[in-house]
Amino acid sequence: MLDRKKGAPANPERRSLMKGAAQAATGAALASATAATGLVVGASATTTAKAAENPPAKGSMMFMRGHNMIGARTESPGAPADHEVPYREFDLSFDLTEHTLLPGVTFPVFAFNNRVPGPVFRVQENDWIKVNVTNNTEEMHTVHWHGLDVIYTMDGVPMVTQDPIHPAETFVYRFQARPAGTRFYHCHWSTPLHMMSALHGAFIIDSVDDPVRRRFPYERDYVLMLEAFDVNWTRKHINEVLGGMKRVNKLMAMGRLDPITHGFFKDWDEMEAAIADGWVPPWTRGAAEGSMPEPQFFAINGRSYPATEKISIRSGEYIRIRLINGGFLSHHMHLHGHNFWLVAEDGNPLAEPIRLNTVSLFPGKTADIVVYGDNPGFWTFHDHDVRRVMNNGIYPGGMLTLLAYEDMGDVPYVPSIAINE
Ligand SMILES: [Cu+2]
Repeated sequence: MLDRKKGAPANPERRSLMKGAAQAATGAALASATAATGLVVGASATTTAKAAENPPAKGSMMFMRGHNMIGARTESPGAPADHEVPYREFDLSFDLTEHTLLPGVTFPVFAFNNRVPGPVFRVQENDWIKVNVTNNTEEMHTVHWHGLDVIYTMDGVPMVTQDPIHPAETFVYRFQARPAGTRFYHCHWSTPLHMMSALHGAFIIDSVDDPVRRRFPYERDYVLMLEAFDVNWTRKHINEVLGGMKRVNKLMAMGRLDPITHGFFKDWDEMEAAIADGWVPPWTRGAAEGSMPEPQFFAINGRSYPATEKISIRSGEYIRIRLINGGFLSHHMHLHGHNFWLVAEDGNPLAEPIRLNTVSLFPGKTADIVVYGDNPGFWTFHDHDVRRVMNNGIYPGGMLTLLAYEDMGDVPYVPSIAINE
């Protein structure tokens, strides 16, 4: 994307970024993109007086320059301006809320728009998307658009493509929705805690000419976000983080935050120099609070069985189910009574669908399956790693739901609920 040969007099990097954006825009001219957006890295973040006194250099760690970002609206360069493309605009927020997986299992989570999982985006391929992301918590966050081919300034990786979004700051993500398929978004700051806590949601990009729909004419389409929660670890760490952030936010507002103490370095050399100087990296400290989450609860769309929502189907109907693994475990979803078609992986349609009854999803993976309603009944659909079909070690529970026919008439057996076998 960085085309240095063509160059630009003032700012080659900015210019080539703009070029990438303009190529992506259907019909947006390079010249107007450059002129109209006209951003310098960090310029739009300088809404506070203190920031203006310390104009940020290009690159990361602007947030360490002794200013807070309260009320700031941050635009990053690289994407077309409002008048250049017809944006579809969305608002998203980071919130601290309490979530109930099951009766009696409520725990604090960071969540998008106070929901678990976050809202489902449903857009058309090549739509221009603008998401105003506001941080309503005292902790930092970012949003990564997983599987979308966005401009790099919109990729949401802290310290790699942007500074983290601060308390009370709004960061504006702008990108074109492509390629079509089942994709998702999640927080990329302190990912094991934030993404796993509940900062994840589906991003579905429809296409006018979808090969899956052509071959399997379906009407109904379900999104199943597969989740794993260590509720104790999450509760403990959110409390610790929020305690620590109170101190950090105060120091930052006073311009007294020492980046090195907090483990932020401009580059590798600065980190090596600090270590040579006696700074002790956290992973070598005997007293480090490092610990691994070990989920006891597993869920589909924020609910553990028997609280999971059923999937409805009728005889003679095709349904599409979009599975998204938003956690760090692998899940192996098995459907009873049917062999389905695996039609897409990582959002991308397979050239030839594969007939399966169990589909594996590594961390970060999505899989789309199509089920044909040809075997009326009530059928379980669950992770075949049965340790994940448990609630805090008690079977059955967790990552299990039912495929339920709606046109069964007088059923010979009505499903009931067992919660401790
Ligand atoms: Cu976060």
